[in-house]
Amino acid sequence: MATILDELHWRGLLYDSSDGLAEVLTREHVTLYIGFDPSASSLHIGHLVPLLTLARFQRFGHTPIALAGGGTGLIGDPSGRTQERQLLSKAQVEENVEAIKRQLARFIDFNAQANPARLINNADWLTRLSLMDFLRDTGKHLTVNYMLAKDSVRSRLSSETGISFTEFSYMLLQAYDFAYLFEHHGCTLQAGGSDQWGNITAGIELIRRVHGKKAYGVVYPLVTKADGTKFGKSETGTVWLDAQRTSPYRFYQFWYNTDDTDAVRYLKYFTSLTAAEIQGLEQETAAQPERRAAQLHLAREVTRLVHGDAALARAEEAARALFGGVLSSLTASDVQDIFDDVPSITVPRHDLEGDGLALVDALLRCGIATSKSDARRAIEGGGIYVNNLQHADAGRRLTLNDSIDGQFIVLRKGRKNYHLMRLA
Ligand code: 383
Repeated sequence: MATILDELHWRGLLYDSSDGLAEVLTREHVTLYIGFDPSASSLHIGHLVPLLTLARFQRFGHTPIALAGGGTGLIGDPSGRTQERQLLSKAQVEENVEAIKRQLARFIDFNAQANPARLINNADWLTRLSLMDFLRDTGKHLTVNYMLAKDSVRSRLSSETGISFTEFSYMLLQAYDFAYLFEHHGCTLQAGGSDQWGNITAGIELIRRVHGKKAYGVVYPLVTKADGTKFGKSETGTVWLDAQRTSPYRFYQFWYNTDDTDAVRYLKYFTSLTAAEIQGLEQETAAQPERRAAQLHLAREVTRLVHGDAALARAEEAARALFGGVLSSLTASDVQDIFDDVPSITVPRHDLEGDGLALVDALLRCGIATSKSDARRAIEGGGIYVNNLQHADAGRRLTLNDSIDGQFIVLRKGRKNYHLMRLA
């Protein structure tokens, strides 16, 4: 029977793993963990592969532990960073932990009969650790020579800013976690991105030294883009999992805009579609790239996974709005989001009170028309839309009744020349 490693392999998610892991996984169910530091008040899409990794292992019968780094987050992992991090305040770390714990919990199943997931915070043990005990029982087992050889440290030794003793110690804390989970939860496997390999192997080494037992690691490749730019950023910055920080509509758009060259790979990484389904989409996309079948499924699957069915339906409706779909069911914040980058003007609300503002004048004000007669011609020619509804009456006046939530009116000329009127 196929193991979880076969699944990770065909998905392109197997970068490196400890010798002997494949054999262990065909023989038994294990407990594994992945750590997430509370560096912000939300996880972002760079965390989706590890979240899905936990879920995938669980589906194969293994027991996943999601670890929130309430302790390690006080220090900051130097892995993959060229510069020392700013310390977060303790209060901030605690706040972030609460926020990311809620997000972590959504991806794993706590009620599974045989292998219920666990959610643990390493502040529970790291903040209680005595310095003397730590140096005697943990620090003594790993030489500085060993630690200096790790990429995360080596790359900083030659840099101008160097690395503080604090960040240098980070790998020992993560190693301590692994040994702690090994001892208290029977956890024998740690997973992560390839940036975590050094920290994971430090834990394996510590477990070998302290317990004389073998533990394992498995890492996936860091997600790349074919064009060489960094994955996970949109023009407006990081793509967060928190709907307050990145709306489901923006989230959906981010995935929908994936390049053809990346889309199939991302379907393997970020969805649970089967190999056959993905192959079908690959063929469809190769034959008719303009239909964006791969991107459409990617956007749907990932948006549903992170935000649920209802939010997906709204995001799809919002996506249709830009192509002339109805706006009546949208809220002001949807409109703001969807028409964020179209030209806009601000109009005093009282201009729309009483018998309102002539549509002709509105078109002039926002620059859709160059003169009143031009405006009239455009209206009578059927090319003008108010909130995506055609208005062919040149005597039409706009009132507050036309506004969406009393805040916006969307004007359109032709197929996609949008202007936003903001009422102030
Ligand atoms: C803390 C304590 C542990 C084990 C791991 C940690 C966190 C780890 C780390 N991870 C990254 C993070 O928190 O910094 N030291 O943002 C990212 N992970 C996962 C994955 C990844 C890594 O949360 O590669 C991307 O998401 O491992 O960069 O005992």
